[in-house]
Amino acid sequence: MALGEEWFTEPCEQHGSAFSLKAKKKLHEEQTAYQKIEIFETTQYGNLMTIDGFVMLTDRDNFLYHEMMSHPALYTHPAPNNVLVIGGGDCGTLKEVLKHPEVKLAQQVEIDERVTRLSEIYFPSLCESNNDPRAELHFVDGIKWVKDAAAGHYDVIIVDSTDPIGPAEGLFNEAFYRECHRALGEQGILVQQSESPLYHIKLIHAMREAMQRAGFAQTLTLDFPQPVYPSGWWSATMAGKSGTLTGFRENDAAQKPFATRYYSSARHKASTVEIPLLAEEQD
Ligand code: AG3
Repeated sequence: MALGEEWFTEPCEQHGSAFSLKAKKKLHEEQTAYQKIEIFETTQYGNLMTIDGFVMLTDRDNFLYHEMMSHPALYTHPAPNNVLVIGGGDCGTLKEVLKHPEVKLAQQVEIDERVTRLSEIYFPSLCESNNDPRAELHFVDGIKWVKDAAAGHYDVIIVDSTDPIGPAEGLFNEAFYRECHRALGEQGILVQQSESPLYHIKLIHAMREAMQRAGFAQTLTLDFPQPVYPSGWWSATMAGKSGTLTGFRENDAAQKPFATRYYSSARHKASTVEIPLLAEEQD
């Protein structure tokens, strides 16, 4: 290894694997009231943000995750006017949501304001829509926000959180899903990042069951590549109050008035095919 270059590594002890990026330098390190945030400049992936040692995003591949966390849910809802993003402090999901002309209000509720302030500095392209008049940024607890929301207020709720440990733990259970169900309109859709289909299939099953117990009529897990997360294979799980989740506004998606690098109507359709691992026997 060349002098002055070090590898950032996120080990995944449970699965005996690790993901590394070659870092030119550490640009920032800070312990906030909630977590430790670090920013690195890498050699080929642009800037990298980590929280408590876990990779959150890089310049190079965050489009995969952010596009798949937002567009499938927004094109599944018939008229996504009011959208809530819980977490997502880097503003990447918010930016994708605001690409939809149907969106009248997009609220981002992130518990740690420092994530957003650092993203403004180190990931400016993700924050370029933050001044959109339809965007609102709030820095409070997302669980409390949903509890306080009026019944039926939201069309889509997107949970863009860290892993289900630490501050995000309360976002992965039936009580929280019940509050989301209440805060969503009749055709409302909840979508949550749901970890790796290869490593966390039990968690995905548990999430889907909890969503159903909370009153959601249907669940559907979409998969997509995410090279910088454990196993490189990631997922988002949708829960719908009514209607089918495999059907979506296909024509609108095919004629979307904005650019994406991964999402397309055809890609969306392909990802609605159930992940085969979900059908395997659970021990
Ligand atoms: N959301 C984090 C997904 C979990 C990553 N897990 C890991 N590296 N072990 C990222 C926020 C992007 N808006």
